[in-house]
Amino acid sequence: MFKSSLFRKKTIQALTLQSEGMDVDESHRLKRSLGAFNLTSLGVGAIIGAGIFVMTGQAAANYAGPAILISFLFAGICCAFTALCYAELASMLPVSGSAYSYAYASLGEIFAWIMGWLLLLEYGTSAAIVAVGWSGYVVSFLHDFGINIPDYLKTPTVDIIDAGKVTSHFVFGSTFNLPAFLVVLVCCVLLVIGVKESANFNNVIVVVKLAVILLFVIFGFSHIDFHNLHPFIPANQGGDKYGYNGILRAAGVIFFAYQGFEAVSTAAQESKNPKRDVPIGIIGSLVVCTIIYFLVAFVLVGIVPYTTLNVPDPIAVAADAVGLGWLSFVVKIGAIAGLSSVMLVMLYAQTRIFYTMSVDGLLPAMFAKIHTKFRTPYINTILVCVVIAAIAGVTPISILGDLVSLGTLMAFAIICFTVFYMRIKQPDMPRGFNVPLPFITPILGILCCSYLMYGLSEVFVTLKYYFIVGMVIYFAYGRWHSRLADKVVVVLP
Ligand code: ALA
Repeated sequence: MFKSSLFRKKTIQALTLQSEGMDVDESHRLKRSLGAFNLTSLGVGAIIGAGIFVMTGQAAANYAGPAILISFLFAGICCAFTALCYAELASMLPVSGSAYSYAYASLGEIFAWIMGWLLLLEYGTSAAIVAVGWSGYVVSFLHDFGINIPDYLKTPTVDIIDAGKVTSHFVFGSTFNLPAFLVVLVCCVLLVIGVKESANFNNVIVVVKLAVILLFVIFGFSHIDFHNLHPFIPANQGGDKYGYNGILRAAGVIFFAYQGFEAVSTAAQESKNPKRDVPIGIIGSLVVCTIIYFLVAFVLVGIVPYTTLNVPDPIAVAADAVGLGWLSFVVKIGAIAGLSSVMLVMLYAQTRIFYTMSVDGLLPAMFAKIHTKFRTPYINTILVCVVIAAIAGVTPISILGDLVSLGTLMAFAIICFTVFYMRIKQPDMPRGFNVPLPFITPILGILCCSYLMYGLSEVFVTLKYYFIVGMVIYFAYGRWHSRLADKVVVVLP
């Protein structure tokens, strides 16, 4: 009985009620205001951020060289398999909570909890990382105007990495990253005010960052020197420094750049026509971003030697290096805007996952409490944002980056497995979107994710401790308060 209660599942009927907001009273119901355009924009807003603006240059300089293009391609293919799987699940189960809800309906409660716990890394922790990247660009931008933020009010945005080793000396508590802390609190206010207002704000920012990136590609293109692309795969210098090992390691690092397309699925309950629009949003945003990334990476390693890109603002530095000072300035503005929208979407997604987990009883009820005027989960939003702001205040990017990528890859592999499993268990269930080659695509997704995880294997130990903390919380709280708990006889182990 104990074992069966771990795998208790939500019924499709319950999920459908939940997707219509019928399982909660008016005061807990979310507002449906998002269409296909807003959802695609939400995805692009979540995807293009610190990955391309901060990590690409460092991954090229430290790991892959010009072959960063292969890393982008590999990570992009891996995400494409997963995006197709997400789209199928989102079209079957259009509820808030994304991968967490899919796991609950298919694999059972314990997997749902694990997924929710991994998503906390993917969204919440990512938001902190992006806030730190944002702060770095803001500090650099202000510096251009002669305004210097004192050292004790900023954290190193990106640690200095040499030969794959972090060489900067960062001590927790020695500095407080005030800009990163404050920007998360501003996002908090926007999210509490309401999703519609936030979505409009997001659309404007997405346009700004796309325009800036296109300017970089167009003006940078004529400065490409093909000597910079040779050797395309630099010889391995030991460990992950260049060669094929370096390409794999870089793919794991820049995988962070692709994260975000799945955030679209967390908005299903606030979208007008989720079965149609959520798959469009997921696949559309990934396609747009993959094309953009490839172009940006090509121009970046084409206009300057890759060895010069180990800096916090590689795109701005590269533009400067070829005499495009004005473009460098514009890139900083685009990065600041772009990273803002990523933070907003990541925080939004995190609060909606907690909302759903709370409605299910796996988290305390206050996480599902909706504001009477704004109709948003305000207590949840405030709590999440304050914690994330604090993490952003004291943590540099490199400490959490690999952990986030590893946790996300694990979540992606579970998603692919879920599609495969559902095709066997529920072959006739209506699907608004069908994954092509339904028994091959998910397997390819699992294999790709596993291979990228292998490239990040040194972070497994940290993930193990994170996982243990999650299990303790589930067995101490969630398991006993689950809304499904009264439907089974729970026997103490
Ligand atoms: N893809 C997002 C970024 O690059 C998380 O910032």
